[in-house]
Amino acid sequence: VEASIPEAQRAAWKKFQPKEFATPEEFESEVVRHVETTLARSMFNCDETAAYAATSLALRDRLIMEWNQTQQRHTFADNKRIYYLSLEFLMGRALDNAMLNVGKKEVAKEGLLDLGFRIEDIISQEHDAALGNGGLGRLAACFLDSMASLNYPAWGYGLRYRYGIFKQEIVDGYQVEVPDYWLDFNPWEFPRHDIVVDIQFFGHVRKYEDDDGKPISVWEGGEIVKAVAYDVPIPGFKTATTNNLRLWSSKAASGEFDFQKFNSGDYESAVAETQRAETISAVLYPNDNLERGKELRLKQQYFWVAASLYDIVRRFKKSKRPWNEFPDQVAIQLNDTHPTLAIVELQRILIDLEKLEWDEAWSIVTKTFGYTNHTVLPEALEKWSVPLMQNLLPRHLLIIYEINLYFLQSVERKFPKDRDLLGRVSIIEESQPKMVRMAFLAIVGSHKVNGVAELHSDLIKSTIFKDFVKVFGPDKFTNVTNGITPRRWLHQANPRLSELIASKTGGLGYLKDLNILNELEKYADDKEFKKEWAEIKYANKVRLAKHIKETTGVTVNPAALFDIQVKRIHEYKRQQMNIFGVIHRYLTIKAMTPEEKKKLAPRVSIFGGKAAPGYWMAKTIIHLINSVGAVVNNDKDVGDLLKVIFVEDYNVSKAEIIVPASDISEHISTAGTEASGTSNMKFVLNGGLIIGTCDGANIEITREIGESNIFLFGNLAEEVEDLRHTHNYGEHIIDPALLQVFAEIRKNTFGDAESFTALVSAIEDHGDYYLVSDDFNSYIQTQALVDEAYKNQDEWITKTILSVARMGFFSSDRCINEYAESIWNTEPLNPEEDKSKKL
Ligand code: NBG
Repeated sequence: VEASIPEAQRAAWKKFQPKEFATPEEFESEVVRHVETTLARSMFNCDETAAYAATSLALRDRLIMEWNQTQQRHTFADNKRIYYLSLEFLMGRALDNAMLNVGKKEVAKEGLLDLGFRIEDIISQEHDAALGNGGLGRLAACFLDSMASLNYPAWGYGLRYRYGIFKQEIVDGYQVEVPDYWLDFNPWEFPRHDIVVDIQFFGHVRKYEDDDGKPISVWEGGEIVKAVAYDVPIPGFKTATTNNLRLWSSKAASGEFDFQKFNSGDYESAVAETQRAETISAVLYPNDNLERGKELRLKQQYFWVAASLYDIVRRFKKSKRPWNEFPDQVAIQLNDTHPTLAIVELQRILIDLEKLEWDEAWSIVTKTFGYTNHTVLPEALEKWSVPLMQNLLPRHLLIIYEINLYFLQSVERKFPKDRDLLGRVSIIEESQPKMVRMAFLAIVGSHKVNGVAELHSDLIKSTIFKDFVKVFGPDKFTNVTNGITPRRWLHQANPRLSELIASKTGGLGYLKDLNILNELEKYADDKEFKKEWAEIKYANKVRLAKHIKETTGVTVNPAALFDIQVKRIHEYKRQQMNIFGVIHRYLTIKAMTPEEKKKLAPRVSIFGGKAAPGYWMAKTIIHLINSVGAVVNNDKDVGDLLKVIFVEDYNVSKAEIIVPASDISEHISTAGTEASGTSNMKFVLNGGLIIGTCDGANIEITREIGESNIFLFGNLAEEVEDLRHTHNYGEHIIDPALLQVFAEIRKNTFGDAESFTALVSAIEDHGDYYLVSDDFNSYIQTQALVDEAYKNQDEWITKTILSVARMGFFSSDRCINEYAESIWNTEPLNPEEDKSKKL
């Protein structure tokens, strides 16, 4: 059916196009209209929740207009589009970001005041969109912001989980998980009930030959689940571009079948089927850097990938171009291996449905995909059991076997008779049961593979993917160091600092070209500037201290050194080393004379982060932190010299309060384990220094900001293997200061020592895999250097200014431009048109 309005009637449409609000009054009228009509409330029952709802709806109306125009422009231009496939998008709150990006915050602020509300109170009503675990999901969110801000025609594709990452509560020092039902009211999504895709599972493959004797495979039977699209507008910063994030929600395919069951009185099983279908998009798996091989997870992956590819292919087919132009029109980036089935699904569409020859199809597929690896940790590398896949996706398994066959044949041709090599690179692992190695499939099916920081990209080439470098040559592998969006992580989280920077660098232009920060170098010794700089840091610490008081009841001194480690709790990230260091500090203070105490800089050790619900060791670390806090915070001998805080339920909106308040933050993973880290970049960008290991992006941060502005310690990545070997087969000597800490724990100083046995014996008895003991001495020595450096506030502030000035490289804009140039081969669309929008 032709949906387009005939020319003759279009004048009426044009006349009644919704207008954007330019003044506070226009904004107010929109808010009042939404309160009274959309929400069916009035001035007599409009609380902050309702005011938030109406404000968001008013903003959303405007975003959707820009979204529509952007999509029309992109369709008309018909350029290559980028599709970013990610099982996680850790977006956080949308309102403040939307207001800032479209430049309406001031108007909204005034309008809201007129109506009786403070804008901060309204902003804080919003529930975080927490569809991710940690760095990987937040990176995807930063990328969406950059792609829109840089005018790339780009779509994100993900799952619309009904439950995001769980909410963490701390009860008696232990983590308790509470479900995060976040969709009660979500004004930022548009259900597209007309965009529904049928997704098939199970069934069998029927093979026959067509009239020309060509073998045909048909995937038949099984069951169908519906994927419904929900669209989330992604406004760029001060551009005309509003891109789209499409999230799929699962729904039962209600049809004759259900009705038959229903009519025959089998109501229960009809309902059960509906629920089973809806389970697919119900919940985000709460593991960071860990894969567990659950069938429902594989269902999620295929459901999301199949719906997204259907959509992408449909859009391409509208252009009526020949198939060989597909890779010129479409770039698909795989965020980790979670969407790897997309490679197989596209091959299936091309050979089974579009009837292309295998080779032609495969050449299209490999030109289309790029794969980003985010970890070398073995427990995080995805593998799926062959029997599981056989049952759920029988046609895909056959295609995987065929891909593998042709791939291994090509390896055999290149390296004849190297059978070990064939076994090592095979996509199928010959184990019991056999497993599909998803990373290998992703490498074979993509034209580029990238790591996320220099060290990490080197490591994947020399360790887990070494054989593939031999097979494909080194050029297939590249590095794109991660980045963060300065819009959220500076302008939004730290408005006063942003304003100060703008006042010295000629406006907000630096948020579009972060290298402009360089101009701050000339203020590194400017007295007035430094005073303001320090005042802003202090105010941010006061804001965090207030949050800590409200949520934990503990009073912390904002003049103390704030030492922060917030991230997912994981043994490789070594929060255990941090808390052992805190215990060491506590013992040191207890042994000090009053004179010595006077010389020590007071410190607040702040922790935050979630443990995966099934990760018992991580939960034990949280328990130890809280137990140490309970003792230290109430010890009169210690007073302000040391406080230990665990911030409950660390998430994106809490990060926006925590990150600007650090003096020092900890990024202390065992060298070679943290692929990049991104909060390290956020902390430095907000005028905090780092204590860290030579790992991930810490190395490049050091190169950019200078060695004298960072506190590095510990063993290097190349030393790790040997140290582990010595622990297991040689003499394993444990650091004496650490032994003293263990002795104190054993005295039940922090409650029943038995609760912490596993933490201690991982080091003493089980080989200390993460090298806590090896790095402990260097860690506490370096912490002492931090104490000393902090005493000289004047120098400290200079260091932080210089660091911020040199952080331009870590903008996710730089990162996206690198992807576009070296992997996607795309360019921004109409970069001129946003020049009209004043910064
Ligand atoms: C994480 C790494 C981080 C990195 C983010 C984003 C996974 C599998 N990897 O170091 O642990 O910063 O990815 O690249 O979650």
